[in-house]
Amino acid sequence: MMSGDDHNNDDDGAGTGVVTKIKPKVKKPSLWRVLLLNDDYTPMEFVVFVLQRFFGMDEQAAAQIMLHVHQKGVGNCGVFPYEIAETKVSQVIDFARKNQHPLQCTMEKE
Ligand code: TYC
Repeated sequence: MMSGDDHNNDDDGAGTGVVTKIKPKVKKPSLWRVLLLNDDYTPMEFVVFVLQRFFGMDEQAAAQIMLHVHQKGVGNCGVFPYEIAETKVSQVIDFARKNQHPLQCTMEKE
């Protein structure tokens, strides 16, 4: 794949052209991993519900991730473009707060 715009330069054919490389305007969105953190108080069923509601998982997948987090301390809920990941983190933390659970969620660059 060609990167950079090789057509956009100053070469007028006179042999004195200064070649300028223009940066491509379009970048791939960087991907961010959303992580769920374990705690001692949030009920397991609540975590399973959160994974279904905000990450579109079926009950089986959600239970599997929840148990992984419960046992290992942290787990991957999915990888998303920055703004989607940020929204999911906020949604999880807000929903947990409203239900008075300390469940925490964070994100890291993939
Ligand atoms: N450790 C919690 C409990 O024993 C369950 C739990 C799982 C909490 C995953 C948070 O991200 C979490 N009730």
